[in-house]
Amino acid sequence: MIRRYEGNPILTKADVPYPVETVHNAAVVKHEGRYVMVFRSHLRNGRSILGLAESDDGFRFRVRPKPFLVPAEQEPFATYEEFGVEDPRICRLEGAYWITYSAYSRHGVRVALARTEDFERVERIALITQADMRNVVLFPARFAGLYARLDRPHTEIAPWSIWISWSPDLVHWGDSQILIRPLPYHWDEMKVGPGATPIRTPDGWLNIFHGVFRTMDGAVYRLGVALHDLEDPARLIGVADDWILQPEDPWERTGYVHNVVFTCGAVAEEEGTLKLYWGGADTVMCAGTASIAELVELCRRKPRPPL
Ligand code: M1P
Repeated sequence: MIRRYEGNPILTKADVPYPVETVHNAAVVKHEGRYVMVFRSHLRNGRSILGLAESDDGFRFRVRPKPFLVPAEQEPFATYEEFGVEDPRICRLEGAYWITYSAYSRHGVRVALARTEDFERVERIALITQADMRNVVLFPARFAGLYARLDRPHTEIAPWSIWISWSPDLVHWGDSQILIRPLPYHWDEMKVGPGATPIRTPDGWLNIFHGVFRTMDGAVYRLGVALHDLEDPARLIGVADDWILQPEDPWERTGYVHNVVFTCGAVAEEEGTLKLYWGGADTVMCAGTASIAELVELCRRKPRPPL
């Protein structure tokens, strides 16, 4: 259902004017008519930083000369970002861009929240999870006064499932509830995790997530789609049974981690399409387009049990 851009991969380490080994798992938003991409890169010590690239058409990006966000030196963030910052998501909410990203350290993985208005200055706000959480995406709206997010515990004990949590201020979160669980003997039977910031459609919130299947040759990361109620995103309208994207191009099948397509962002366009962005094999960035109505229809027409 995703039409790959013929110029894929759209961004690689060769486009980055400072030494990095990968360019992947990027969030993309449209800011003042231009596309802004915040991407993850591995350094040669294996730890990650975030860079920034800009584009007029959403496909041809130019990388800024310096990284956008590197592990913090100030507490309380420094302790928890010691091993790197990864997998950003961006949500436009109440006049600002809110960036959630994974903060890695010897104490595990947490999610941090940062804020920018212009992508020139970025301010860290808070660590918004305890250890062993990843893949936090904010909804770009409030529900009965509360902010909502999708998140994913990162532990061998709980199944790697998608949950929803609520907050009065974007910093303190609770009232968590499980929404989508990996399904046995299904393309997502090992893990699911939130991907792109949910997209508002007339029929509900479109949630593009990743699912993982463990094979004898390692894990395969694919993308799927779910539809949440507009007024109450804890209510699922449908989780599509079929995946919408799997690793097929050579740069999705081979790289830093083989057989991975992993999204952290999509941009809805006025004509009813979306531009979807994904990391290929944890090494390069790729893009494609899809009809929003077709993705919504897939959630309705061919659902699988969420739990
Ligand atoms: O290597 C594939 C992905 O593995 C992890 O994703 P998740 O914990 O959601 O399964 C992350 O390390 C992610 O960055 C990476 O792309």
